[in-house]
Parts: sequence; C-alpha cells; structure tokens
Amino acid sequence: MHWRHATGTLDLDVPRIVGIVNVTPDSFSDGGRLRSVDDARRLIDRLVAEGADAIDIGGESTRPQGATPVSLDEELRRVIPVVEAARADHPNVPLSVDTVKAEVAREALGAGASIVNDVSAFRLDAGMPSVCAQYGAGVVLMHSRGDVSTMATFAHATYGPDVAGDVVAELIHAAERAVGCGITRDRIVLDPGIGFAKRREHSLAVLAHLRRLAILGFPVLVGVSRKRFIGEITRVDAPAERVFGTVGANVAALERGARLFRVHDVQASRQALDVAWAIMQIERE
Ligand code: HH2
Repeated sequence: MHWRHATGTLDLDVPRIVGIVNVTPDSFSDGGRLRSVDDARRLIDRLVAEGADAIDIGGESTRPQGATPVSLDEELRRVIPVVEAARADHPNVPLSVDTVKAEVAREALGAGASIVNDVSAFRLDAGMPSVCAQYGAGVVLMHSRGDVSTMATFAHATYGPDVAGDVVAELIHAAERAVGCGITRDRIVLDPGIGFAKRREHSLAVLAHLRRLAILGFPVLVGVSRKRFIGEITRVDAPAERVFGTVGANVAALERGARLFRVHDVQASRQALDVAWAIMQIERE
C-alpha cells in the first residue's frame, strides 16, 4: 500500500509515524512550548532523529475545553515560517499542515508542505478540495462534527447503537466527496478522529472496530496521542505522562489495520510499533 502526496509517495507496508508540532499557545498537551521558529526546528530535529516518517505542523488548537478559533493571518504567521524552516532542514521528510483553512493549506503547500491534514474532512472550508487537488496534496480526512470550537467537545457526541458504523459511514461520505472534487483515491487517508465528538466509550468502540474502516481500502491514520480517553482509563491527569497508554492504543490500532500514527512522543511508539509489526509479519507467514 502507498500514499501519494504532492512531492512523492509514502510506502505504507510498514507502520509510519507522523510527529506532531503544535505552534499554538493553547494545545491541550503541549500548548505554548514553542516560542520561536528555532524552538520548532529543534523539536522537528528531535522527532526526525527518533524515527518520525513525516511531520504534522499545526497553528490552531481544537482543544477539548473548547478552542478559540484563530484568524487566518495569525495562523499563517505561526505555521508558514515553520514549514519553510522544516523544508530547508529536512528536504526528504514529508510535511503535513494541520488546518481547516484552504488559504493556510495553499500557502503551506506553496512553502513545501505536501500533505493537508484537515480535521473537518473538508466540511469547514469549501475551497479546501480544489487547493488540495491543484497541488496534488496527500489528504488526511478526519472524522469530526461541529466547528473548531466544538469538535473536540461532546456537543455532537450523539450516535446510534453502532458508533463505529456511524463514523465509517460519515468518512465514506467525506472520501466520496473528496474524490468528486478531483482528489485521487491514492492520495486519501482516513482517520476516525479519536476524541472528536466522542466520549471515551465512542473512541474505544471506534478503535475496537477499526478493521471496518481499514477494509475500505484507504490507509488509516489514528491520533490517540496523550488523549483524554487514555487519561480516563489510566487515571493519569497530565497529558504528557500518557505515553504508555498512547503506545498501548497505537499497538491495538496497528493490529486492526492502522498504518499511520500521529504522536507527540515518537521514540516510544516507534519502538513499540516496530516490534509489534515484526511479530505480525511472522504470524502472516
Ligand atoms: N488530533 C488533534 C489534532 N489534529 N489530526 C488528525 N488527523 N487526527 C487527530 O486525531 C488529531 C489531529 C488533537 O491533538 P493535538 O494536536 O495534540 O491538540 P490540539 O488540537 O489541542 O492542538
């Protein structure tokens, strides 16, 4: 399996790790850590050294406590210099921009990003599909409901008896819409949106039934890193201390078909996923 993006192809016959760079003052687990472009550069150097296969750069938080939407100018000011620096420092590492705004995607793709990670799956900006199609970007379509300030709350966490079925159906709709707008299938990755309009039981159901998403044929990315459901299960309050729980969830997702893993703590998931993967290869022989 392969994932095409604007500047090449990512081979998904092994688990791939996407390192998170939040250039935001208010992200739920790492907000405010990066005060300058040089801070971001140092973090990216570390994530790549620890084994990240791609880097996801975001300038707008969707934090569970209800995020404050960021203006276009402010988001561009945060994100674009970091994309430019990362492109110069790591010319061979695919860069993703985590945004719901077509204009931010356009500028980031122009500055050297090759993937657009849209947590609204193209719901919030009608201009997004054409920008992605124009650049031949790889796209991550993540399941969510509501707008930037409500999507990580429980305001829209209402499902029928089959939560995973509802999420899969909404993602099929998003993928078909993207294809209808000119995005080729080999550029699309689907993400169940762990913690987005999902209580703990919803996130767990979606992860438990991840196979049903993986069998659609699009690569699956999961973003479980440090999230609330892990804190609830482990009773670890500080998000940065949820690394072990994150690893457990990622291994469970790998076994159920996920191939891309968006994480803050690259080294831990790199080791765990590589070992779990080696075991899974023997099982297949
Ligand atoms: N989760 C977050 C942000 N972007 N993108 C994808 N594709 N999947 C996810 O699960 C996902 C995402 C939220 O996490 P984080 O970036 O750490 O926090 P914040 O939104 O507060 O910046």
